[in-house]
This record gives sequence, structure tokens and C-alpha cells, in this order.
Amino acid sequence: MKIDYERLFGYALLCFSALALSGCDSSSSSNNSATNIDNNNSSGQVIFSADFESDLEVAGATTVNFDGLSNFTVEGVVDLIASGNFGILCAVGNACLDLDGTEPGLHDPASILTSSAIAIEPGNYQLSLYLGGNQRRGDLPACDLADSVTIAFDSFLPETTLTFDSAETLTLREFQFTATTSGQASLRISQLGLSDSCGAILDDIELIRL
Ligand SMILES: [Ca+2]
Ligand SMILES: [Ca+2]
Ligand SMILES: [Ca+2]
Repeated sequence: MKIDYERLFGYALLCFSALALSGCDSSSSSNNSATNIDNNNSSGQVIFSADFESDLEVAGATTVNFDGLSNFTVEGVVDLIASGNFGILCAVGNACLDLDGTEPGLHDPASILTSSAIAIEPGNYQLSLYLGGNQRRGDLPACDLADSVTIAFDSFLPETTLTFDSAETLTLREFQFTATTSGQASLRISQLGLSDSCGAILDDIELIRL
């Protein structure tokens, strides 16, 4: 395994309105560089969450090509990041994911995270998660390239693709949907394209019944 410790370059603000439902999170525009500030605090019943902190406790430190995520199975590879390593600052707490692990050229797509089945009853829901660019511009030539990520929750939330420049801020993204039937669904998050070691950063996922 290889860990390098390289420099963090500047952030740029990105706001993304998913499905024209949420708009930009107001708090994200006022403090783009801070870590350990959890904006993911909507009221409601949390029915699924993943902040990767317990995974870091298990791993003990940044672990490239980590395959022990407690909430997801992984096809391809991801890196479990201890905030600060590789110059990457997580959004909340000390742990987050680089959605493209450290096996360049071996995986296409670079990674697919699939949650266990989540029971859904009719109602209104909000999925929120922090996503942003790889934060590693200049580390490797590939780190200067944009990273695209898809998010889907089976038929309840059709697949959405977001694309991040390396410097795009790790920002809370929110998606709302209404379930009209009961069912089981898995959350799926995928880093698109051939693996190149530099992936979008993911942190603090919550699925809430509103
Ligand atoms: Ca975290
Ligand atoms: Ca990586
Ligand atoms: Ca990449």
C-alpha cells in the first residue's frame, strides 16, 4: 500500500441544486474551508447514516483500498481518509472517503458503493451527503481532471450525476423524494470512469424520513 502526503490546494465554492428541490445550503457559502462542522442536521427520523468515523476506528489510520466499510459493499476501490492526509479535509469528524482508491487503471467504474437494503414506507424523504472535488490538484496529473459521481436510490431516487473539479468545495448536497409505495431499496454511489487514484470526496450521509 502506498500513502503519500501532498499538498492541499484552494477550494472554490460550488452550489448544486439537486432536482431543483434544495438549492444551495446557506451555511456552506459562509465557511468553505472549515472541517468538523456538521450542517447535516435536518429534523426527522434517520433511517440510514454513514459518517465513516467507526470505519476509521477499525482501520486505525488512513487506509488505501479499504474494503471494510460497515455500511456499504464496494466494487472497485476506495480510500478511507483520516482528515488531513493527502491534504484532504473531511467535512465532518475525522474520516471520509476518496471514491477512487489507489489502483489506477484497474477499475471502471473506479468504485461502486452499495448499501444494504433499506426499508421504505410511503412518505417524504431527504437524502443528504457531502460531496466535493478530490482536493489534490497538482499531486498527480490525473488529480487535475474532474471527477463524476452518480447517486441513486433504486426507483425512489433516479440516478443523478454530479461532476466536480478538483478544487470544488466539499459541500452538503440534498435530494428529496416522495415514496408512494413500500419497498426495499439500496443507496448506490459510484465514481465513474477508469480509476486514476484521485476521486471525489464523500462524507456524512443521512437518509431521513421527514
Ligand atoms: Ca466523517
Ligand atoms: Ca485515492
Ligand atoms: Ca479521478
